[in-house]
Amino acid sequence: MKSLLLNLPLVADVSKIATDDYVGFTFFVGCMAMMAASAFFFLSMNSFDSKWRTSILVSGLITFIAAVHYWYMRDYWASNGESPTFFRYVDWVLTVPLMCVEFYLILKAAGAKKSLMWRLIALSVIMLVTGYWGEAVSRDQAAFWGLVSGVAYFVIVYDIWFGQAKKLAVAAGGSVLQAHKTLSWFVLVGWAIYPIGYMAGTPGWYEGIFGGLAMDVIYNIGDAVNKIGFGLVVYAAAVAAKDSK
Ligand SMILES: *C/C=C(C)/C=C/C=C(C)/C=C/C1=C(C)CCCC1(C)C
Repeated sequence: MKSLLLNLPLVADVSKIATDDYVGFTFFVGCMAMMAASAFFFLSMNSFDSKWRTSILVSGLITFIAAVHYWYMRDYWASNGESPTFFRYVDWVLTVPLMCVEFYLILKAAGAKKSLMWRLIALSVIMLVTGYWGEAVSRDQAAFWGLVSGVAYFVIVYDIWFGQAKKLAVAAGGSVLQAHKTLSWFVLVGWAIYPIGYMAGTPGWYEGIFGGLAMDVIYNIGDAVNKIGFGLVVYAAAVAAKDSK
């Protein structure tokens, strides 16, 4: 329908999603879930004291940044039927460092130094830039770049599980230690979803093993689990800290 005066569509075209388009569906649902989670974190943050408020604000920023990217990715997929690799990695390169900030904020009271935060951020950027290189630029060398990215990932896992971050968490004890433990499991198990997506999406490589399960579906599940789950762990820690007062 056109408006008479402006000759513009009155209603913006809504992209179609076919019933068997699992990628399109998970982009759509992912977008909604990220929006809802952001509203939840932003609206609840003021009921906590300042030590936890920033952490919950960061949880909300992570899901909000993802919601905006999912909005674009959903549209990109619906219009082009292609993986929105660029938006995907821009999203990750903003949100994953914020998750590293989250680790730092939780451990700050236990004496965490900024250098710990910057180290984790640098490692996460190396992990993502090399992953992008293998996925978008140097497709023929996807296995090599995936490996480099995987090494950076393992260093992050090591730091969080056994390095300085772990020592600080043990020293802090209580709800901080509990939150650190759960977040460490997210990094070990939840983040491991992504290399699986990467392998499933690399032609002629492990593609077959995953039975044609689309890379984007795997990434979308990973994002929902990790971004919303991570935020809820921080939220639960803040609630536990309040209750124990
Ligand atoms: C919210 C987004 C998150 C938590 C994204 C995390 C992404 C990763 C942990 C990606 C890791 C990768 C590897 C370990 C190897 C293959 C390339 C990547 C980038 C998919």
